[in-house]
Amino acid sequence: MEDLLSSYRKFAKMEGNPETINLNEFREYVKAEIPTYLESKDPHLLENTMASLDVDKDGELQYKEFFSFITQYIVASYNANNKVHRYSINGS
Ligand SMILES: [Ca+2]
Ligand SMILES: [Ca+2]
Repeated sequence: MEDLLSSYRKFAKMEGNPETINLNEFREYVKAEIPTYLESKDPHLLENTMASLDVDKDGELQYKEFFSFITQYIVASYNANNKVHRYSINGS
């Protein structure tokens, strides 16, 4: 949790408001921390993800909005890993 918080702060202060993450900062964060997220073929993935996270529609991600992304991402990875695990058990 400490690491998540310090990397949030690091990226939030790159541009504009040092307390919030804009689209450029979000892109830099994803590039640095979860590059596999960018392997999607959808060129608007980040924009769409950001729009769905930006609950108050102010164009920036406050820490609560940002951490809901991290939570969703962790849950999705966990589900994906569990599927792989189940398949490997079935396959043996
Ligand atoms: Ca910022
Ligand atoms: Ca917002």
